[in-house]
Amino acid sequence: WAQERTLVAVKPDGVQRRLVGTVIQRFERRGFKLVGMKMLQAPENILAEHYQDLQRKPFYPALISYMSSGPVVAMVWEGCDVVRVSRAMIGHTDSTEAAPGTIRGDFSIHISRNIVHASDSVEGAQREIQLWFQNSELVNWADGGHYNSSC
Ligand code: YYY
Ligand code: MG
Repeated sequence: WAQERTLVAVKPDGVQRRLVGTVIQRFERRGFKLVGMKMLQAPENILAEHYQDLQRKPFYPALISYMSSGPVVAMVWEGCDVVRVSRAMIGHTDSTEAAPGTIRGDFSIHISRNIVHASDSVEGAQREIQLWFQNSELVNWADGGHYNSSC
């Protein structure tokens, strides 16, 4: 496995339900490294680019309005195979299909209020990180020998 980075975002429902800490805690406990984080009201142009592949879907307008309904917390997490593992941690898109133990499976029952985003491929992650973050907002920090983050 390779060291990777992925974009995770707590969506407006996750922020309003005070689940930001829960999401962070799950990624920290799993062993991933937080290298970028900010809260923002997502601009429409970022959301449009973020969800460009879904523009023709019937749920697209509702998706954009949901994602604009309050602030999000965008994060970049780093670690071994983090793209695939974080998808497993968030669970199925449709929360009613998401396994217990996943974030969606533990905290959501609605596909359109599913708390959290995570990139679905290494290429998608690179694109999304560049879209949401400036390079200067990402922090390279060393583990100092107390934690083994090698693959
Ligand atoms: O990557 P993921 O969030 O699991 O699903 P996507 O297929 O990328 O869809 C993005 C977003 O759109 C999803 O998290 C909820 C919403 N959505 C919806 O409201 N209704 C659907 N039938 C499919 C997706
Ligand atoms: Mg997706």
